[in-house]
Amino acid sequence: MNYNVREHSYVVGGLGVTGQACVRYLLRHQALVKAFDTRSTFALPSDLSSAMGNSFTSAPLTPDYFDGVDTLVLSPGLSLDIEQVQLAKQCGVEVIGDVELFARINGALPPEQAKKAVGITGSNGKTTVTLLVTHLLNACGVKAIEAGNVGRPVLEAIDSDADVVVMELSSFQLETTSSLLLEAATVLNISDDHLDRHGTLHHYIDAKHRIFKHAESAIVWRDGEYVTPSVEHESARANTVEYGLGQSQQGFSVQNAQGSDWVAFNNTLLIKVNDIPLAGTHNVLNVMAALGICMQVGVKPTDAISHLATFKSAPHRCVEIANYGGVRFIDDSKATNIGATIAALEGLAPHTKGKLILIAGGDAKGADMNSLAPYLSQHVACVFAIGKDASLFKACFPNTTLVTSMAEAVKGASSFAGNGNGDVVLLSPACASIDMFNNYMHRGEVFKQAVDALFVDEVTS
Ligand code: UMA
Ligand code: ADP
Repeated sequence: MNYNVREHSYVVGGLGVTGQACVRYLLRHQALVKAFDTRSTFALPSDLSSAMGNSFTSAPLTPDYFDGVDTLVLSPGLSLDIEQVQLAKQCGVEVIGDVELFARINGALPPEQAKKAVGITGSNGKTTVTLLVTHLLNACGVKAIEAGNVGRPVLEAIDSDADVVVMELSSFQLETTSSLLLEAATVLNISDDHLDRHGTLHHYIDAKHRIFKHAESAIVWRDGEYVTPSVEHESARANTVEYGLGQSQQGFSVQNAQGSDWVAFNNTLLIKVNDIPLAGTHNVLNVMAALGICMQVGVKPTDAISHLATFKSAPHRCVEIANYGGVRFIDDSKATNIGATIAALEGLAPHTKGKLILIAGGDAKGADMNSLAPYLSQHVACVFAIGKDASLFKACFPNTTLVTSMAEAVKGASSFAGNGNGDVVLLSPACASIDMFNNYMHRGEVFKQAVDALFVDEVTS
């Protein structure tokens, strides 16, 4: 494909980390670029402020703003429905995202310089699988770098010395992507998420499935709903590697041998399930998906598996942060949707000797909380609910106490817990954090501070 950024005139819409990376890349490659941000209080970082001068605006766009422009590179946090995008479209401007820009630039590079890419999407497990694939590839001698929704904008990966870019792709990034070539792609799982932006589950699924459009192969969870490429995605469908927790002679499966459950590939035993260093059944699936992706860039499961033990999982994902008077406090702040909270409840309940007490709530993003109700009834003694949509928990699970802060939730949950009888206080909110916190990391830190504060008060009183 022929694509030269110097032959185009760009507007970058939104200057979060993605927009900034796009502007920096385009300026470095002498492209024509101007940018806007919809936040009137937004201030440019100093390097961009001097480089861009008055080609940046946070004021409303004038009707002639897009004159002479052919491409709008829109940030993932901005909806395609905003008036600035409507104006661009009326002016005949093509609207793409940074991942599509990556695809075009990378596709035009000589083969020896172009990166290989693999793509990971799904409602939950994207970051875990992305980091795991990157770790396993590097450990096996394939230079790989993680990028995309995981935090590093994809254009920052293009100039790296990596051979493979392991992309975590959100539905927001995929809805503006159309020509991305991938050696392997996976939709890990689908549960209600981001419905406030996509409107319906089907629109959300359609965005996710764009990952298969130009994928050479698909890594598919055998028992998952909405995770298989459709007939229109021929290559991905024809080259599918399946995985799942049941027995199967093909692909990845769990097999009982020598008195233990093993992860196996085509009948070759790889690792005992109990030796996987990541808690919860969902992580067995994540490991299989990661091994499947590595295989598509030439790394055998039998080689990759020996490096699983050295993988460090990311924080705020089902991590025990304190054990206070026999009560375990677990931070799963990254559970920003119902699917993740269900995985945490199902993964932890079998290992909880006492009561499981849940702290949840925040911004439900339009999800139907009733689908969580059976899991709450089955596994949870009580819920302390915070945030904008706290009342949704009360409506579907009567043993819910509404509280106004994380400190109050932690205090209530700790008082409810017994001493020394193996109770668990789990922060797994099933909601986004932005109504009360800067992000999920901040929410997890505030949880830890509240637990520590209680512990210190107890010790010193
Ligand atoms: N915003 C405006 N006006 C603007 C620009 C941004 O109001 O002009 C707001 C957005 O509505 C949003 C916030 O600012 O609330 C950030 O938006 P952004 O598009 O500037 O985001 P970036 O800083 O570029 O970060 C994005 C991803 N964020 C989103 O998609 C919201 C990051 O994923 C990602 O790590 C980064 O690109 C690099 O690829 C974060 C995320 O929350 C972790 N993703 C969602 C999720 O995982 O559920 C999809
Ligand atoms: P994502 O990047 O998709 O948000 P993460 O790996 O950051 O995924 O995990 C987010 C949340 O989802 C955490 O609470 C984690 O425990 C849970 N989780 C991880 N993998 C899965 C999975 N395969 N199925 C369901 N939940 C999962």
